Amino acid sequence: MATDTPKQSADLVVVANRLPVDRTVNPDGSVEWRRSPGGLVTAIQPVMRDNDGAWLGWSGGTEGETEPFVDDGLTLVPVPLSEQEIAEFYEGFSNSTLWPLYHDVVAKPEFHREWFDSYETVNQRFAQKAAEVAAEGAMVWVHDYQLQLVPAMLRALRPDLRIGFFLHIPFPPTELFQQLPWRRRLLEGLLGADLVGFQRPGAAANFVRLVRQRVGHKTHRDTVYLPDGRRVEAGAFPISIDSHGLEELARSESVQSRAKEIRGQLGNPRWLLLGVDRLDYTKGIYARLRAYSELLNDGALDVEDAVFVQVATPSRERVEQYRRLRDDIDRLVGRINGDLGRIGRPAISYLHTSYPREEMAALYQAADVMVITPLRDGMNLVAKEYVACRFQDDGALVLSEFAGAADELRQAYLVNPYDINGMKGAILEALTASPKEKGRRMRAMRKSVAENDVKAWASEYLRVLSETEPMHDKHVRSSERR
Ligand code: ADQ
Repeated sequence: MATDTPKQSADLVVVANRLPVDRTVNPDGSVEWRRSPGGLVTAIQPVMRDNDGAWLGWSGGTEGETEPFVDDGLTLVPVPLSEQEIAEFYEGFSNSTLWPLYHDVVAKPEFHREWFDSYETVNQRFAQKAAEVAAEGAMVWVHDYQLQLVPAMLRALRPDLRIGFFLHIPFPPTELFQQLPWRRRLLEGLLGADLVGFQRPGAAANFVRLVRQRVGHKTHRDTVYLPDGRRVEAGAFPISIDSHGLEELARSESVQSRAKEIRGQLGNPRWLLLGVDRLDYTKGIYARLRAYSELLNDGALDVEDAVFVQVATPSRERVEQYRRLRDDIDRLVGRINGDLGRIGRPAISYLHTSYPREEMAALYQAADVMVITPLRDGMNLVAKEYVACRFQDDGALVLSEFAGAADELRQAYLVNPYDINGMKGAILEALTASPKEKGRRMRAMRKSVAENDVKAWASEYLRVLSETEPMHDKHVRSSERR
């Protein structure tokens, strides 16, 4: 039975920028933690339960030091951030330096020394907290670009731990990474891990090449040999979704009838196209909607029988580039609908709403074609979610070659998101393909998504991590450390 007492020392520690809960303060002043269901927690929860797990992360607020607590059987350890750290570590270095740089400089990265200082301070705080909660010889799994210095900082504090790191976003080609004034610090930070995981094999190769060129360590294939005899493994572990859970939801009576209702509310169009993204400049929303509007303008499609539903959840709204993007897309949608829509027949049905899983499944069920065209994306879970929901082996996926998901979903209609004519052609091809052709493609993609679900991802990563060579001084006892 789960206890309500937070674990004092955990055998598996997940360290991520955010906790899997949001802190909300009720009108009466009481504090409540609401689960924000993400794929990561779904994947890791069973292993966390089996392994005395703890999850460390920021709550999303500025409430200062908060004691660890238990939520739904998970020990959660909040790491505080100040208002200034949110601006410099999170919105600054993480989201205005690393995010654009790691996504092919789709937007211009900003370099500010004080942002990096804040990044270092916050990473040290995460490492310190992790060192406090991890049991002797525990496994610590550090996640994503906000925490790349944590592995080395943690190893310095706790050489007995087995440390894994997983990057959810792309790792850039060497030419771009070299721009970073702190490039060597970040590489050395990651080298504190025993296993550095990426979404795609090319990212692991970029990392190993950079380590050889910039830090001067010996490497062979995906292994880095450190001067102290330690080895660091790099590898690709493409993340996935709870495919079975989602398919079950999609099959449910309520989702089926909601999907019909959605189509009805849209005037029962012959064709429903769907885009679902965080409102982010990496997702290629602007060019996609332009391509669609040109299809209407050219007469290839007509608003009487086609509608594009674009769900775009606003994110990082305090960052200037995100505010500008939102304005640009708002304006574009307004113009397209103004020019091409008719009464009761908008060309684009544009929504900023965040939906529960059931509604997402109904949207995926309702859509004839899902259009996902990021300029660069680590994986893109929406692509896999759409496929998982198409249990009748129908529907079609138009997918950017530059999404990690394109490695596995080869039977999608793959497009270069910079090529507007190419996207127009692929959308038309996907819409008009025969049911037999659609079925052939969807069956193959569904097989891949069903076989490689998020549980398989987490257990494969943890298996490889647990098989990495133990540190030569792994047997340092905690008594000697103190
Ligand atoms: P993201 O950039 O956030 O993730 P993505 O992988 O598509 O992108 O995940 C988005 C998730 O949010 C999906 O599960 C989707 O269902 C959900 N979502 C989107 N809009 C929603 C809405 N309006 N309402 C409710 N849910 C919504 C980062 C990387 C990706 C990588 C993931 C996981 O950028 O490349 O795939 O992490 O590693």
